[in-house]
Amino acid sequence: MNEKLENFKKELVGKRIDVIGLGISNISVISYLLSLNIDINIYVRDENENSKEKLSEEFLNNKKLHLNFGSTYLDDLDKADYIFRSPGIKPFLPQIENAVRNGSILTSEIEQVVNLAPCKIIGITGSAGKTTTTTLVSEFLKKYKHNVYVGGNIGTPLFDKLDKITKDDLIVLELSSFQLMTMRKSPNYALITNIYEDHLDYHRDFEEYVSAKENIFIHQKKDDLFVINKDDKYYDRFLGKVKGKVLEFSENDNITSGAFFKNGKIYLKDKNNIAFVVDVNDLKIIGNKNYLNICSAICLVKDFVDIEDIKDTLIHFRGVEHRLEFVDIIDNVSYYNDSISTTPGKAIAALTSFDKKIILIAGGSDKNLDYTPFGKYIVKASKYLILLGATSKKIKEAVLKVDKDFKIKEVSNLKEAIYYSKEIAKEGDIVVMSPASASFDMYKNYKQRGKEFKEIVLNLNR
Ligand code: UMA
Repeated sequence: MNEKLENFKKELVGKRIDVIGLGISNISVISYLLSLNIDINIYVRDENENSKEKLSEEFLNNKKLHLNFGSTYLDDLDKADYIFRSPGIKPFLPQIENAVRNGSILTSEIEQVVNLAPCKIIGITGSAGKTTTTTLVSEFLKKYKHNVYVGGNIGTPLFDKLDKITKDDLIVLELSSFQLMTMRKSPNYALITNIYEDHLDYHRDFEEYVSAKENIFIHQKKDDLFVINKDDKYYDRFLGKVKGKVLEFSENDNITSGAFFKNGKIYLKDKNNIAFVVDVNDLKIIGNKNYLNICSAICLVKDFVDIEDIKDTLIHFRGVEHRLEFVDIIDNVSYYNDSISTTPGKAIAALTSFDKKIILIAGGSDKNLDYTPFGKYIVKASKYLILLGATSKKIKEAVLKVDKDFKIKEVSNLKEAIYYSKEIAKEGDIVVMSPASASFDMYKNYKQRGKEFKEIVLNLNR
């Protein structure tokens, strides 16, 4: 029996539970609490977001649910005993801060999963590479004998599965800064892939973003593990705060223990013992950033999975859709879909993945990010830039500041961009769509943008 969970259920009886935001994480909370026959107040900013459609008939007719919409939707919060916040809702909104001052407990679906799950938890965060690494870790663990639950920012809430999870299972969570910001417990195994500037439209400043990321290891105990990027500029800062054991990963062999990538090969290192794991030429995924993701994922699972199983998984791993995903070779030109790159940091990771200059398609909607450093990388790693969307102007300015003669073409949509790339590409060239921007000016989300990119590319020859 999961004693913590049973106590939590008892604790909730008779309490006022407010849930803010009706996205996938809170729907998981609501369905679980309803099964316990608990009353829930739901607060959502805007009725027009079809929130009601997300609730099944069974929920809508349930007398235990009280729905509230409209501009004053948060004004009543300070009466709550527990507030479940959706990740997209900023915890520093005045009404939330006021409720916490008045004694409400601010929590979330993900925090309660970490609090209440009876098994070991692996948590993965970072500015880039989170989803690839989470996917890879879960692939590795398929060779492990027990049940593995994968959730968090990757898109699967686990709250409503808490009754099923046993102490012999494992949970792998992708965690965003939005989720980590208010978390008071860290996973047993934690990783920060890297830190780049991101989400400045949400966080009040960059320091708040970095501190949120630190929550993934800051509450760990001495037997827990933190996997740290030796090459990241926050290495010293993070290492100074570590409470548990440490494994490092790097593009160099100067680590104490962990995994590293050098001269096209990935190795495991335990002080003076070095074991060869895999040659990157045998992998289906490409790019130094991916090889580093592999190193970090190996560090997280090496207590559970044999090296032979790790090798076997790596050789068959095809990567994650929309993340530097190989699409096709057409007329001897390779096309890659990196639609997930919604920030300059993520696009820089893609740009530095190839060993020759690429043709880059970039631009999209504006999240108020600084494109100055991106300009330098574009000039260094690409030979032609095709721009579309609201951030075109900022990206163009950043590039022209570094090289006033750099070849840039501005187009009005993705189809034009791809057709233009086909026109200018020579045999052996690589075309990469890595927008460095969100997609919302033209698409529902990055997935829709990536699917359209692939469709157009795959039809180029017809
Ligand atoms: N809402 C308000 N007030 C606000 C903002 C939102 O009422 O000020 C309401 C909306 O009307 C809607 C709900 O909140 O009803 C949506 O909230 P949400 O998007 O925070 O919640 P979920 O649908 O539960 O999705 C969240 C993550 N979303 C965000 O962080 C914005 C998902 O990550 C995650 O997959 C999911 O939980 C499961 O854990 C998405 C994301 O974009 C993919 N993450 C960012 C990223 O990866 O860059 C961090």
